Amino acid sequence: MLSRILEEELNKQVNEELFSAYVYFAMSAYFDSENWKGFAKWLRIQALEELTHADKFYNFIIDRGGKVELLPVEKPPKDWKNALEAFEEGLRHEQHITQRINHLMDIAVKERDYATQSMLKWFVDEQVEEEANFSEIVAKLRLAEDSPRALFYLDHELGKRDKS
Ligand code: OFO
Repeated sequence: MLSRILEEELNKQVNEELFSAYVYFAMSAYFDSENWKGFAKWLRIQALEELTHADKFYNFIIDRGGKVELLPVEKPPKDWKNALEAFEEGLRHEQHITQRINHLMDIAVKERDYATQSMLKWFVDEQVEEEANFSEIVAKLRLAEDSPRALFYLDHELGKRDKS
């Protein structure tokens, strides 16, 4: 059985993951409208991956006898100056999610809720990958600066992503 505080915080995390999906869908739509199809595809896949994260928390709450309460999802931004600005925002967002996961883990440890700690371990590892993915793209975009040739190449490379 989940404690009241963990039930509340895990429900908040379902919302955070849905918002992550919203942010990446919004970025994907922005890139589609600018004809950067590769960036758009990468972010669309990322958005779908975020839905699976929300689903993991959702299922866990139910499996532990808690009640899922869906909260309103905030409206995401819709425009960015360029690819670098969008991916920098993505990186900041992932750093925020890492802090959220650490916060959840702190509570689970304090409450000696081992099942929640075990479930969160997957997210601790996942966040290392999430931050690394965005950091790598941000670093490449900084190198590309305003070179259209480099940006076309990067767009083409990211367009090869076919799974989360
Ligand atoms: Fe991007 O890892 Fe979930 O939110």
